[in-house]
Amino acid sequence: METAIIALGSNLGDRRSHLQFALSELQAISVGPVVASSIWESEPVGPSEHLFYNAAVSIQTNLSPQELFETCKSIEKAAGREPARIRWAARVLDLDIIRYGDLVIHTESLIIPHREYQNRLFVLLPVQEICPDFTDPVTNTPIRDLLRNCPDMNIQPVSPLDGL
Ligand code: PH2
Ligand code: MG
Ligand code: MG
Repeated sequence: METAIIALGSNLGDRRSHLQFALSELQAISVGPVVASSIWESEPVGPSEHLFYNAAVSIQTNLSPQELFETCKSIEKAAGREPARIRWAARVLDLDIIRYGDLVIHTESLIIPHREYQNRLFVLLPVQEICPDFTDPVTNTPIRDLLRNCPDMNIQPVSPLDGL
């Protein structure tokens, strides 16, 4: 069994319901305790125009990293996510695996830890809430130092995240 941390994002439609749906689905596949961060609202990084709701959830899983990745894709699809024609198009739900145990994976379909997560406050702040002892598995940098080095952005906590 491994602990996996998944970053949640939504900037289209009923953002709160999409995150609640994702949490419920992740609770259903987890084989142990699930911890959810608050919902944070953040300005979009990249070309999208709509503000995001972001959160992070940790689960306990017996799925392989590839199986977990495919499960995340099917949860995105079940939430109504359309295949994107444009990179970083607004999306109803985005689930990114930030961490899978201490594994470091670089395959064509899967990169863990998620690339760029260190530069994204909308990932680091929710992750810090659910995992204050988080360290980067490659450099062992503690999350407080990752936060110190991360570019600033507009982001604030909105409310707790509860499942549906
Ligand atoms: N996701 C992106 C691109 N930009 N910006 C914010 N604030 N939150 C996101 O989740 C996000 C983004 C690509 O997945
Ligand atoms: Mg993403
Ligand atoms: Mg993604």
